[in-house]
Amino acid sequence: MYIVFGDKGSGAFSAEAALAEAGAPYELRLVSLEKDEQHTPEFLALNPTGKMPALRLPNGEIVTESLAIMLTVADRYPDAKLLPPVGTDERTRAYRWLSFMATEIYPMVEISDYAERFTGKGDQSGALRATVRERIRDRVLVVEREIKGPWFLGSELSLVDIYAAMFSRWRGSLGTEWVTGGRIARLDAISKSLSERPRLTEVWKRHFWKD
Ligand SMILES: N[C@@H](CCC(=O)N[C@@H](CS)C(=O)NCC(=O)O)C(=O)O
Repeated sequence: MYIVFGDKGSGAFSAEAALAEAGAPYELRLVSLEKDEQHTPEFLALNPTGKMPALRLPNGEIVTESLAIMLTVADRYPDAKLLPPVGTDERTRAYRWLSFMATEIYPMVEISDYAERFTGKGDQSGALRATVRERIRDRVLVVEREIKGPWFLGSELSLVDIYAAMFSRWRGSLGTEWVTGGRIARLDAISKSLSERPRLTEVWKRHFWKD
């Protein structure tokens, strides 16, 4: 049994969705962001950076970093084809865009969610949050424009769709008007398709019940 540690509506979605799509046995252990439970000694023992998601493998090994978690699931369930075959251009594109989202989008979410960590005393946090939201929107638009359709890479679903859909649903960092306003129509279509997949419907509802 795999165990995902994280909150609803957090990066735990990407871990859960990869496991669910692979048909892996897992359970979700809730860690509340609102209650700051990512900073409890119990969670810090799993991930000293205080970030979710964390995944416990059936053998007890802990994996953190959302991208590492998804790649681990893809490796362990090759029949689920969560990535295109090794050595293909599609695989290379998957690496490129997964890396882009993990390094160019996800770190900015912390700045948006916890701007005061970066501004310190004084009240620059509102201005910083507004600036970083624009950068996040710019980069989500870059992803939007790269979608081949119907899925990101073309005819087959991959981890790129799971990851991209997650960032496109986060009202806190992207803004409600972007999540619901039809400005990222191709990402919206991918989200809809994911939410309708039998293996993912419950996961989707748990994390994005408003959509
Ligand atoms: N690089 C990490 C980032 C994870 C991350 O920022 N998670 C957020 C929730 S979506 C978090 O745990 N935030 C709590 C905090 O920063 O205190 C990953 O890819 O897993």
